[in-house]
Amino acid sequence: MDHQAETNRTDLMTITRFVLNEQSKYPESRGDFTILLNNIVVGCKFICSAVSKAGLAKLIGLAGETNVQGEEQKKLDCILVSEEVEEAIFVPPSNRGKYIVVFDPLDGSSNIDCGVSIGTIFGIYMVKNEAKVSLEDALQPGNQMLAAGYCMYGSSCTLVLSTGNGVNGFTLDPSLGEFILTHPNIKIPRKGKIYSVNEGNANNWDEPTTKYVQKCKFPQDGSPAKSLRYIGSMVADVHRTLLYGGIFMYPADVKSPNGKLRILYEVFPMSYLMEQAGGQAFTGKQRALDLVPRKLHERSPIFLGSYDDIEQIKELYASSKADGA
Ligand code: FDP
Repeated sequence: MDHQAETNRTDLMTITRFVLNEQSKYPESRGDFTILLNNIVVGCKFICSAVSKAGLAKLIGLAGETNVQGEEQKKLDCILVSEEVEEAIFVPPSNRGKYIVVFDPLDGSSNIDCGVSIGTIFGIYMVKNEAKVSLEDALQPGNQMLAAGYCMYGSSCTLVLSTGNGVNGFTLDPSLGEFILTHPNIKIPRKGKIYSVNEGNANNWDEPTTKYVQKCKFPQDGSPAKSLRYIGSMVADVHRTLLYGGIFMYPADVKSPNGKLRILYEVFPMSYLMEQAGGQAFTGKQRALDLVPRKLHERSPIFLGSYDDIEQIKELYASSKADGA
């Protein structure tokens, strides 16, 4: 198909059309959720454009500041807020809607300088009581999420979204400026051949994690050893896990008993997507989405991916608990 013919196609499922189709399943809907999602999509397009121009615009490099987590911020990181600000941002009452958005505008930002894929992660909740909005509304368990997604800025710009009805992936067509449905109804393989973890921390891992990785490398059941893939950019590592299967983990270790990844805008949205795609997400103690966060920037260990692979790590934690380890 030549380029003109391609841009003339009317059967393309754009993300706008997709979200409107979803909305039409709820006749009582007033369209607020659709507008919110559309605004998030526009934000992702904006970041995508900024990320792709980073080198040209001499934006690459440290901004010279640290964010609220004590991490160095890259220049691109300063554009949006949330993961980067200590307090929740309350919209003025006159403009207030009924949704809460938790997001990490630019995750994996230590990878900007070398051109590795980075991404935006987001989750959406509904306020409990519109007349009395408080910080508590932002600290709901992940199982209350209405939608979650991420946008990956890589060789192409890919947006993966779930509104609680499965997982769909869209790719930005730069000539149309629109995200097109390219990965309908994503299902994670039941079992994977890849494990993904920062093995530099192995010395500090707990026993179940150590045993699990040992099993990945030296399986005793006749299955082939798993491959290790770790980019160190959560969106890219989770995207690969979702499409190819396997396990992504950022476990607790002696130095970081709560792991590294933030519950609200990293652990919850990715866990929600994994479950919606048929996988699982586990903290080492419980289903990740059942966590009840106590603070905005709280962290949790996380194991997420293919159903069977997560079953294995759950079994190892259960037997270590039974042994009193
Ligand atoms: P980054 O510090 O580059 O922003 O939570 C942030 C994160 O990246 C994740 O995207 C990534 O999975 C993880 O940290 C990588 O951490 P390690 O460098 O400790 O492996």
